[in-house]
Amino acid sequence: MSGEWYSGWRHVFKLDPEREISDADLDAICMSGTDAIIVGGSTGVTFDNTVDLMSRIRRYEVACALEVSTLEGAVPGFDGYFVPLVLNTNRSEWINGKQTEGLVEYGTFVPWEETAAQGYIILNAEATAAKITGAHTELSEQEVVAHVQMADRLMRLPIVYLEYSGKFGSMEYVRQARKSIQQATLFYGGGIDSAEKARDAAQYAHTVVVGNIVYSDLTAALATVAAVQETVVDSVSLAPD
Ligand code: 1GP
Repeated sequence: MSGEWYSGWRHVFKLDPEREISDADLDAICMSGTDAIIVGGSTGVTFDNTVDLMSRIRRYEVACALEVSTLEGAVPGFDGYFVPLVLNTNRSEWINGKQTEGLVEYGTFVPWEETAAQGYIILNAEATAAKITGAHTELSEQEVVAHVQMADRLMRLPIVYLEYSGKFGSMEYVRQARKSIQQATLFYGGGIDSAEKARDAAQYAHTVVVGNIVYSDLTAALATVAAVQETVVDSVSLAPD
């Protein structure tokens, strides 16, 4: 796993196959200058709605990856595949159960060079993903760092994903996460609905993921692209203590 296909991404839009998006809005998203589009959702993801969204995005040059959260939604033809492992749950099906079920079924077809595991740390109790997976979202700073270390150093996962889906999270947690990472790429996602919040997250995260706002305020969503691309990672505040 080289990591090259996603490691330079600074800004990503995440689109949900279950949600409607007009051709005009999709055109604006695909032409926005974002580094990539991730297709993924917590509920209602099917083969048909995933193929449909993929083929519409495929008319554009932008990189397009699938976050595989259900077996039904595993669709060939994407540039890359992310496989989420939820690290802050006790329910083992979300850590290795569903993933191995998927590999039993489709293991021989997996394009391994373009497939990467994401160590998810879900931190918003109200997020659908938190409810479905039974994530322990009330983590202290030390516990977040411990989860990051487990992902980055013990498990050597290529991606650590601080997920606040639906809520803008603690940038201090993102900063601490980035400080403690040695080899993984840090994704941050959740509640980014303005250029300012996008900039805040981009100071610390390698990759900033923007989702919901695409569907409620396209102009604000588009403004996050330049905001992230222009933000330099704050190396001073990431220096060792
Ligand atoms: C969701 O992390 C992404 O998986 C983005 O979150 O939808 O809140 O922007 P939002």
